[in-house]
Amino acid sequence: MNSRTQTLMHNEPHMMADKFEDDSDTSVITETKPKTKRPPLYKVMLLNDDFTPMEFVVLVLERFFGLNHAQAFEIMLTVHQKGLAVVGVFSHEIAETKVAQVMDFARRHQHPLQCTMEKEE
Ligand code: TYC
Repeated sequence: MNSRTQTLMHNEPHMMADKFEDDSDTSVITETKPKTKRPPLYKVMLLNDDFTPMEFVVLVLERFFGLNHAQAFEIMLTVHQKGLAVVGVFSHEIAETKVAQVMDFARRHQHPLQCTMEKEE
C-alpha cells in the first residue's frame, strides 16, 4: 500500500461450514486519492574550456538566461574557477531549447563552449 491508497478490510463474526471454504462477510473499500505529479525539472549547465572568451560567456548568460551583467559575470567566473555551474532550472522543453540556443550560438562564433542539461533529483 502506498500513501495514495487506503484499503479497509472487515471480517464479520461468522460460522464456517467447513474450515477450507470461507465465504463469510468480507467488505473491502479502496479509496484512491487523485494525484497530480509535478513534471521533473532540468538543470542547465555551462562547462569551462580554455578557449571561449570570458566576455562571450557573459554575453550568453545575458542573452539566453536573462541575467544582468553583474550576475552574468559572477556565474561566468564560477564556471571558469570550478569547471561548471548550473545557470538555470527549467522544464524539459525549455531546458532543451536553452541548450540548443547556446550550442548553436557558440558554434556560429566558432567557440568550443559546451552547455548541457541534467534531470534534477
Ligand atoms: N576559461 C575561459 C577563459 O579563460 C572562460 C570560460 C568561462 C569559458 C566559462 C567557458 O563556460 C565557460 N577564457
